[in-house]
Amino acid sequence: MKAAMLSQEAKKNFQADPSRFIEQEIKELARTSPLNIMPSAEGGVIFDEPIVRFADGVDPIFTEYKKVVAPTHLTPTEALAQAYDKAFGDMPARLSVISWILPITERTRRANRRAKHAPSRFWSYTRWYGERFNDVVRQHVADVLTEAGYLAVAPALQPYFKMAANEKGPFSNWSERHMAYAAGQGTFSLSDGFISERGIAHRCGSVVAGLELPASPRTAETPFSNCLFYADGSCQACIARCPAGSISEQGHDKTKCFTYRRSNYAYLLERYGFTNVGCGLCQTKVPCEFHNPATNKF
Ligand code: B12
Ligand code: SF4
Ligand code: SF4
Repeated sequence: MKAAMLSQEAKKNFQADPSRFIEQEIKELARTSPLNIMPSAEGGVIFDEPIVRFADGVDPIFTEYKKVVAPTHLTPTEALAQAYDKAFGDMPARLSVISWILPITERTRRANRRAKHAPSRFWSYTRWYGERFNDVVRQHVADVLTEAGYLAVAPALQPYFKMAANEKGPFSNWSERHMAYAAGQGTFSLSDGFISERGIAHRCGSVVAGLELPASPRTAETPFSNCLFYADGSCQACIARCPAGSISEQGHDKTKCFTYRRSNYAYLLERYGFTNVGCGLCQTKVPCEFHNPATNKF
């Protein structure tokens, strides 16, 4: 893996307080990386300050994900072992997952609130260029940890990262939101989006590290507590917001969502110059857009 070039002083700071060091590295990258800037004509940052939290890498919840997501979903130990081509038993006994939320800026959210059928330009850029920045964060965190002397991997960047589909629709073998849930970043919702303390309009990422970091508390009562529909039966704003009719009281139809997004490709290619630029209408102009509505009602 590529070196992150840690100075002697940085290495000392890492050893003194690894979790603080990692959090600061991620925040600093978001503040300074040119890849967290919208393409030149537009200007402005893509993401606000990240929220960084940690999960115990051998938390039993990761085994539960084999039922909740799919049997192919990797545990952190499996993800690390496969990356280093080692046996499961050769992995460190203590592992951590570093999870970050990249909140989408107000300007981008405002632009998407006006959208009715297809994503706004800023939202699309966030999907396209923002995910490139997310990959930079993934690689940087893995590099820093490797250079500090620990095994580390960003599973979403590995050749073994795979997408598949079952009767419920598309899924992967490393779900970033399930990592975020394990790290106490928030909960899932009626629309399927993950509601963090900065709301549902965000992107997220994670790295597995072969060292013990203090696990962040998971305070939500259920995996759906932050969503008003599950909290008290109210809201359902995302149902009306979805132009594809993908969301109902029964939840999110991923296949409908996926098909609708595809149907916009020609329009998006002509307008923005690329196709896979998301949608996210259900993540804007809704009460959970930029905060946790279950604790912050106004
Ligand atoms: C496949 C995929 C899709 C598919 C399927 C989405 C899905 N819900 O799984 C499609 C193409 C439809 C899609 C669409 C979008 N996506 Co997408 N997608 C992914 C991808 C690559 C994998 C997701 C995955 O593996 N899901 C696994 C399935 C099983 O998860 P799930 O069904 O949501 O989980 C449910 C169960 O676990 C259930 N549950 C039941 N019992 C229990 C018990 C426990 C203990 C727990 C924890 C959960 C649980 O709760 C969950 C919610 O219902 C991730 C990137 C990644 N590697 O994670 C991005 C990702 C999920 N997408 C993202 C985004 C932003 C979008 C879009 C907004 C498009 C855009 N960029 O504009 C839309 C939003 C659609 C929606 N309403 O959620 C973000 C999510 C941000 C957020 N706030 O949630 C991600 C994480 C990308 C990223 N790096 O940030 N996406
Ligand atoms: S819009 Fe309302 S019902 Fe839909 S996910 Fe957000 S809080 Fe839940
Ligand atoms: S559920 Fe899918 S199609 Fe519907 S608004 Fe959300 S991202 Fe768009």
